[in-house]
Amino acid sequence: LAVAGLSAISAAQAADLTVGFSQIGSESGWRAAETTVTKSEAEARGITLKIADAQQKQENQIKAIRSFVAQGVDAIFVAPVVATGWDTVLSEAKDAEIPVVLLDRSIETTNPDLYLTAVTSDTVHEGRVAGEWLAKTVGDRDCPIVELQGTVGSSPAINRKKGFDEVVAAHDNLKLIRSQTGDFTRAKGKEVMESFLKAEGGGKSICALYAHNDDMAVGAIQAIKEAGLKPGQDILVVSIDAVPDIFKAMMDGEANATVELTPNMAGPAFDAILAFKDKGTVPPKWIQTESKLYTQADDPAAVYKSKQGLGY
Ligand code: GYE
Repeated sequence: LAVAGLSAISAAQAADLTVGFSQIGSESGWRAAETTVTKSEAEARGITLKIADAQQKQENQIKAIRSFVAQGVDAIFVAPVVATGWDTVLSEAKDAEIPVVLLDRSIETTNPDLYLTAVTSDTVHEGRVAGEWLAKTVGDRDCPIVELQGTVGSSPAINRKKGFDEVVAAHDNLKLIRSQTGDFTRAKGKEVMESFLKAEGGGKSICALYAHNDDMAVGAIQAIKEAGLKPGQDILVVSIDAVPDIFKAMMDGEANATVELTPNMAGPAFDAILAFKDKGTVPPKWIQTESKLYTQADDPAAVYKSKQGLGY
C-alpha cells in the first residue's frame, strides 16, 4: 500500500490535495465539533475537503466511500459508525490506490493494510479512567451503577464498556445493575435513564451513572431532576468527551467527572497524509490522542469558556 498509495497521490500537490470525509452524522455535540474542526484544519492546509453526512447509517458511509473512489480523491477519511463490515469497500479504495484514514473510531478487519492509520483515543483507557474515578470517589460504599452505552457495535461503546467493567470487577462494592445503549444522543440518554429510574423504584438506590458520552449524561441529568433526585449528589455522574455543556453541569453541581476527547482528530490525519504524499512517510497504524480527566475541582467555568467557538 505504501508504494501504491504514494504513487497514487504523489502526482497531486499539497495545495490541491482533495480529501473525501465520510462523517457519521451529528449525534452529539462532540461530533459536531469534530466536523467544524476538520473543516478549519483542511482550510489551514489548503486542502479541498468533501464531507458526506451518513445520518448514522453504515450503508450511507459505504456509498460515500464508493463515490469518493469514483471521483478519484487523493485520500479518504472515515469515522466508522460500527466496527465491522468495512473490508469490501475498503478493498475497493485500496485497489484504486487511495489511502484511507480512520477518525475517532476503529474497525475490526482481517487486513490492517486496508487503512493507512487510525487517529483515535484509547477508548478502553477512557473507560478505566472513568471507573477508577468512581472507585476512588465512593471508597468502600456499596455503589449500584447504571450505564448508558454508546452506539451498539461501535468501537468506543465496546471499549468504554470493557475498560469500565475491568474496574467494576476489581471492586466488590461497585455493582453494574443496568446497562443499555443511549446511542450517544441526549434524547435517547434521557429516555433510557427515565426507564432505569422507573425500573429502580424511582432511583433512590442508584449510586452512579456511567455514560459513554457527555451528551447522554446531559440527557440523563434532566431525567434524574424530573424524578426529583439531585444529579451529581444523589446519583454521581461520570462520562466522556469533555464537551462544554458537561462543564456547565459541573458548575451547577449536577455532573462530577468527564474524560476529555479532543475533537481535532483531523489535524494529525491531514499531517499523516501530507507526509505520506510528500515524503513517503508511512505513519504508525495508530495515532493516539490524549485522555485527560476533569472533575468539579478543575475550574469548570474556565474550561467551559475555553471550549467556546469550536462548533460544539
Ligand atoms: O465519544 C461521541 C460520538 O466516536 C469516540 O462518538 C467518538 C464518539 C464520541 O458520538 O460523542
